Amino acid sequence: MNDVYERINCRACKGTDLHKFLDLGEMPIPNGFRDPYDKSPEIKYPLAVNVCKTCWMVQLTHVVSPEIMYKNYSYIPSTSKTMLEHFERLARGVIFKSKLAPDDLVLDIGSNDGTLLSFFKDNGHRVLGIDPASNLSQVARKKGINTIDDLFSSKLARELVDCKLKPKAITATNVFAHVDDLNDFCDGISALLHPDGFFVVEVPYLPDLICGNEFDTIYHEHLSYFSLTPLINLFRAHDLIIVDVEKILVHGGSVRVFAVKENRWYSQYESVGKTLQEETAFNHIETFDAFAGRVEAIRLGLMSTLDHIKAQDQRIIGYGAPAKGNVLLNYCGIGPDILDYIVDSIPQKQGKRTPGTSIPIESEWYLEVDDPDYALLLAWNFKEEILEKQKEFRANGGKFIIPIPNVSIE
Ligand code: DWN
Repeated sequence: MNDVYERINCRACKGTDLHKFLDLGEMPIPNGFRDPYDKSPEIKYPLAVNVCKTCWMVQLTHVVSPEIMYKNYSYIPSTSKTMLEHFERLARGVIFKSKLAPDDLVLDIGSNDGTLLSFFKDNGHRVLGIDPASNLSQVARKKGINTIDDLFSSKLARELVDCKLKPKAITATNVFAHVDDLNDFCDGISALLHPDGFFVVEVPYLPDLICGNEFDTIYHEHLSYFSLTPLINLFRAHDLIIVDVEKILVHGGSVRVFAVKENRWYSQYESVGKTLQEETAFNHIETFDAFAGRVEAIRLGLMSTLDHIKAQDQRIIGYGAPAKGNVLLNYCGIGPDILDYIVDSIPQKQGKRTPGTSIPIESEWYLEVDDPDYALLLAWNFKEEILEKQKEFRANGGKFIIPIPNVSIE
């Protein structure tokens, strides 16, 4: 596969009536953190989104090769208390809903460092992970979580079926939006899932992204942006029926979707019909064009706020080095001239520089010995956790600049 290619049809319904509503320009990949001495050229790729006027799926105009993005991955959700609690609740919900028996198999696609699967393992179930990031699957295997270093595909699914593996629950949290060939992925799920099993997908929820002005959640890893409307039809094309949908708060607003095999009798929860009904008011081109206008207003408002602070000779740092933060920094043109450095809790990111803007990333401990005036909260999706953690910084007069959903200072 080339490093990048342009999609000319919808990856869900294959429709070609696509409307581009936001173009964030050319950017490096969002987790492309670099060593300070790395002087190699930084490759940038187009970052823009289309909405399919046939099925209302939103998707990037260009697809960057997964080999470039995932071979050595730095997203580790287990470093966040919020995400650990979230995964434990998810595991309990799946165990209850699927009526998992002690020896049932649970498969997690995009299993990362095995955090989610460890909750199932501790509850006595067999577990198996799939993740292409070998740096993370090594961590999972040290926890006793068997992990296949690969991308999920219908080919891999059939190899697992040949090994007599039929998971009673298959989970895919923050990975479904990263998949280019969704039809092949769903074909694999349908072939692999136990006849009485549940397929559970968690993805950022498009209406929350649009209504919450969360433009920085649009990046090269997220190929698709889902509402329930396109998902229902995509799943049905592969004999998967969505029977329940839950709205959840993580990552700026997500949905948790439960699907079963078509031939398994299961009553559909009213959540499905209610959500589809809500989306009929959302699915209009004007919704997406108005969002693009708000994104530009946020850029102008944020730069005005930062410029005003700098004009007062006050110091600003960044807080959190999430993938989304690199979209915001590159789109707004925020570099080391504005942010002295960024603090982040993930050791793999500390000592690196941000892609495209080359801002140094340091440990959160820097705030024990330094006293900047402001912190731009790039990890705004963890605002409660971080403001609580940094109550002393705030008590000493430090202020957080919150960029999303609108620029505010706390
Ligand atoms: O889909 C994806 C989303 C869900 O997560 C992945 N493709 C990539 C990833 O995006 P992200 O990097 O924006 O994830 P996070 O978890 O929102 O990033 C938060 C960042 O903030 C991490 O680098 C850790 C950091 N952090 C911190 O420094 N102190 C987080 C917390 C809670 C803290 O207290």
